[in-house]
Amino acid sequence: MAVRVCCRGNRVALHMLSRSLSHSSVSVETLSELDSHTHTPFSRSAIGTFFQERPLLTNPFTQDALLRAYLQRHLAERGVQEELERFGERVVCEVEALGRRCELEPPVLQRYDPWGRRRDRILTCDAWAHLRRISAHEGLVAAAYERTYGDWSRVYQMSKMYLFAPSAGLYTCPLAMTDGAAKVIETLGMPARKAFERLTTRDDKRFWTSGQWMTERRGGSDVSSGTETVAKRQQDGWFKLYGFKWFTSATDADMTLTLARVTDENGRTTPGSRGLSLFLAEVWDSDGSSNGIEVQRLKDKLGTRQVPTAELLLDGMNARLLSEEGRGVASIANMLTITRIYNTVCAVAAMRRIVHLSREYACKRSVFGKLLKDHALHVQTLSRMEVETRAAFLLTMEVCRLLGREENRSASERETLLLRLMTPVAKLYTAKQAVSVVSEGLESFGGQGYIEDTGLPSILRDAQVLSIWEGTTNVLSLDVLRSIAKSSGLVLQAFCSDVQERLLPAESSPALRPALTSLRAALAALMRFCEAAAARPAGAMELSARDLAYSLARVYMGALLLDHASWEHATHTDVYTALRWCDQDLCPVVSRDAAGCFDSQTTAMDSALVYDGLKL
Ligand code: UCC
Repeated sequence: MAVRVCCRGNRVALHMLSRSLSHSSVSVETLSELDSHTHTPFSRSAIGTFFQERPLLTNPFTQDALLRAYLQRHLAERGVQEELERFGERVVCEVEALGRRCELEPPVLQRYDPWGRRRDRILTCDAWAHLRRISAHEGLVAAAYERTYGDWSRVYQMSKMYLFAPSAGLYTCPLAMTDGAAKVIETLGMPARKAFERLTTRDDKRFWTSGQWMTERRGGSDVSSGTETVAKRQQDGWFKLYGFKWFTSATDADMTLTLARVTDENGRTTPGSRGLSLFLAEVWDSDGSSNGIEVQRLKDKLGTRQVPTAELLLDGMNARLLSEEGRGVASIANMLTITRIYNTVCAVAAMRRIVHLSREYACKRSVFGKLLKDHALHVQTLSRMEVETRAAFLLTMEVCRLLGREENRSASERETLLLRLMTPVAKLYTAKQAVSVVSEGLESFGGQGYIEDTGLPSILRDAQVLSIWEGTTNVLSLDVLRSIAKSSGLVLQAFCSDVQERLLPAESSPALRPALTSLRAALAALMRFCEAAAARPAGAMELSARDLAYSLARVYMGALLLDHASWEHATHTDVYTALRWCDQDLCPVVSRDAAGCFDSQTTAMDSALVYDGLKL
């Protein structure tokens, strides 16, 4: 009864307050005095300006113990840490606000000019253009091709990208494709030198971004049979492309790489992968009109709303052949390697960002009488997120290191094989980790994690795409099988010997022994599985593809964590991370195999379960 009276009292007070305010006749001081006399608990002055402290974003470089230690160990060159610290400050002070504006001011499609003429324009906000300039100046693509740090140039470049990504409003998407296009051109022996120079310049007036238009109406996975676009040869040796690109990211690009089927003199094309060739096209003509492109519509997406993703009709787009005829898929595979590595970097960066914000918040938010940071259960949850993030970080940086060595022509045969195997493994595994860690991170803010204008939900929305674009988890698992088949198993031998070598330094550390024992057992079981699987029918191998990829990821991450924990300046935290990582099932492909998950009758049972109750 007393409570009800009190509430009614409050309502009256609030009503009086709003009436007073609407007549603008009561000064703030007078209200405060009134409240202090009456002790009205929910009056304006009593609730204050804020309900809760917000988590602050501080320099992502100085806050990142593992990144700094990793660079201290491997890239202790003069100025690298100082440069990244400077850039980290720029991310906080400048990039963060631009990225947020890109989320709040998404691209719009303008179809007609004021006089009714069809003139497709995708309008992006100023902040998007500003991010483009920053990207050029900072050499976010260029750094990879300048090769200032030799074998470590990719590690340097991707460290910068990792700091940039979580604040950059998905500008990493055009950068990924730009870098991928530069890589393709370089690998093909510079057939488009001018374009290459523009893609890799630091001069923002000359800087070009590139698209990667692969996905057509039949979908983006089965590129070889789904690509309908045709290329008609012109007398001058150029081609006109006709087709429908269903999901094209960052359509404000200056140029694009795309696949099409060259028609013969009778208009026929070759089906399948052998019929696909790679083309380069500039998106805009010199007069500013589009190069035979109609924008059908912008995509309405769950996340990545900052990116102008569209459906495009190519209606006679002028393009030049870049690859040998019929070598389109093999040629664009180099671009896929780069964009998949970007995907991996962005996944780890999203994890790191949410972990930073979560731990910052835990130092401010008080519940049940104490700060979140003093609740052991809460800290355990954050610690598990941290272990995932550290494992993902080391795998990502290792793939970048391998790429850098390959590009600097110093990779051994084993490293080249490992790069091929671990690129899809890293992409598929970190993408899933990102969704899970970011989702957990949102939960650590309670209801605030679900509130749009905190900016937190967009981190989860944007993470969700990571397991989809550049190949879904299953498509990439099949790519792992492709790499094994194509190398006749050599990628697995490279994997095994690399892991074994990395584990040697851990032998001298008693603290690491439990992790070392688990990891060696997992590696042995994994290799036994792979040897036995070689004798199985192809279907059984396919069924185990996802679990095999997960096992490769977990074992390799474990080896990298042990390696890092055996370093001379390793900390207790590094040792603890390795132990925690290795206390999970490191080799799910073996445990699932033992449970019969890949048996032939299991497929029928899976099917019966999935379609149970479905009425056709
Ligand atoms: O376009 C998209 C959205 C763009 C957004 C980009 C933003 C990224 C931002 C990230 C950071 C934020 S999404 C597009 C999604 N689609 C895909 O990723 C394609 C997925 N599908 C595949 O990966 C397929 O498995 C295909 C297309 C590669 C399979 O085609 P085929 O024709 O069946 O493949 P084959 O016959 O096995 O291989 C053809 C050739 C072979 O070379 P050769 O002829 O010399 O033997 C293969 O070895 O291609 C080679 N190859 C590869 N080489 C195939 N895959 C690879 C690879 N991964 N690495 C090297």
